Amino acid sequence: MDTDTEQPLNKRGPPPAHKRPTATQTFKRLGIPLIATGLSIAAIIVIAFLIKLALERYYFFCSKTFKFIPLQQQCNGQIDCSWGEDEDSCVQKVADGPPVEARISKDRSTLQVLDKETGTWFWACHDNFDMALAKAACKQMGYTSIPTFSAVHIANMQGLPFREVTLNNRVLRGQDSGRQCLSGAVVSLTCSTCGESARAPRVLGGGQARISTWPWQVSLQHKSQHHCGGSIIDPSWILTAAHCFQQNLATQNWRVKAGTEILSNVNTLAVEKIFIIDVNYMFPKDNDIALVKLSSPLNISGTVKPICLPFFDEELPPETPLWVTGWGYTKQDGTLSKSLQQAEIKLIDSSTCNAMEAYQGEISDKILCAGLMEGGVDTCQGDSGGPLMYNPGHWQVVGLVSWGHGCGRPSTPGIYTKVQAYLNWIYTVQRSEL
Ligand code: 4AZ
Repeated sequence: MDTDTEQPLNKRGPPPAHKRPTATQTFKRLGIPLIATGLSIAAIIVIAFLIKLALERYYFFCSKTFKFIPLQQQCNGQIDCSWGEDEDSCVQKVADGPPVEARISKDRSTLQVLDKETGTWFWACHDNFDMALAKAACKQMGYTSIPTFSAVHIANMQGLPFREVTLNNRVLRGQDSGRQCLSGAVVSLTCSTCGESARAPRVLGGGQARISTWPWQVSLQHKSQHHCGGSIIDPSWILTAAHCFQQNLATQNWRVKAGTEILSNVNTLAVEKIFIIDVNYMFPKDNDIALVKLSSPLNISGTVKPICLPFFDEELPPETPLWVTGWGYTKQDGTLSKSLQQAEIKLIDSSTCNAMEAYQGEISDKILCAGLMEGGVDTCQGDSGGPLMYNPGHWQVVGLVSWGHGCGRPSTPGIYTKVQAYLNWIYTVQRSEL
C-alpha cells in the first residue's frame, strides 16, 4: 500500500461550515423540555381537577364573592355567601294555599266551582259556558293545555236551582238552591289528556315492566345515581315523595330520566325547582309529597306521557286492585333493579292497617295502605316517590310510595301518600308557576 500519497484526514478538504445536530442531540435540546412542559401541564390539570373534586365534595363556591363555604351551609336556611347564592336553588317549602276555585268530580269529570263568599261548591251550569271559562277553570288547577268540555245531564239536577258564581272575575252559572239551570246540563271538563297507556299490564304479581305501559314513570337521580321514582303529571311537572330530598336539598344535584325502562344516567333532564310542604309535627309521617319542575318541558311520546291526578271525590273501597312500579330493591337489603318492575297489589283499609299487629295507629287519613296482608308483593327502597296506580278507564296516581316496616313482610304492607288529600296543594304550586 502506497502511504506517501495519503494525507491526514483533517487535511483532505475544507471542514463543513456547520455540523448538523444528530437526532439524539435535537431530542435532548427540544424534545425533553417539550415533554417536561407537557407533563407538567397535564400534572397541573390533574391536580386542579382533583382539588376541584375535593372542594366540590366538601365546599360550596360562592360565585359572586369567590369564597368557599362548607357544603353543609348550602341550603341550610341561612345566607352564608354575601349575595345569598348558597340559598338560591334549594328545595322550597310551600304551605297549602286557600282552596282553588275549581275541581273535577269522578261523576263524568263534571266541573264544580267554589263560591268564595259562602265557601260552597256548585255544579258549573253549561248554559253560558265557553272556551274562555274552560281555560279559566283549568288555569285555576294549574293547567295550561287546551281543555275540552261538553254538556252532561245529571239525573237529580233537573229542575234544581242554580245561582251565579264567579271564576277569574267572569260570571259563571252554578247550581245551588234558588233558581233553575236553564239547559239542565252541567259541564264535563278535561284539562289535559292523561293516563293513557299503550298496553295493559298482564303479568300478575311482580315482573318486568315496559315503559310504554307506564310512560309517566321517571327515575329521579341525585348526582347521577337513581334515588327515587316519580310520575309525570304534566310536561313540566313530576310528582314524587318529599323524603327523597331529605338530605339533598340543592336543586342542581338532581336530574330526571324519562322514557326508559332501563336505568341510565345519560340524556337526563335538568330540574328548575323542587317544592315540598312543611312538616306537620302532629303527623310527621304525613305530607310526604313533592313537586319537581323541569327546566324545560318534556316532549310527549309513546314512552313519555302524563298520568292523571285522582278526582277529589273518588273513595276507593278496600281490596281495590292497584299497581306499583319502580327500580327499587327486589328484596329487603337488596340492590336496585336495572330494569323497571311492576306489581299488582290491593288497597288495605286503614283500620286493618292501624291494628296492633300492623301500624298501631300511625296511619292518618292522608295515607293509603296497600299490598298484601300475607306479604310477598311490596315496594321497597328506591321505589319511593313512584306511583300507586288505579285504573277506572284511565290511569290515575292515587298514591306515592312513602315508607313501610321492611319490604314484603306480612302484616306491614307498604305506606303511600294519599294524593287526593293534596290536590289543592298540587294545584296551588302549579298555579304559582304559571
Ligand atoms: C324506602 O325505604 C321504602 N315496603 C319504600 C317502601 C317501603 C319501605 C321502605 C314499603 O324507601
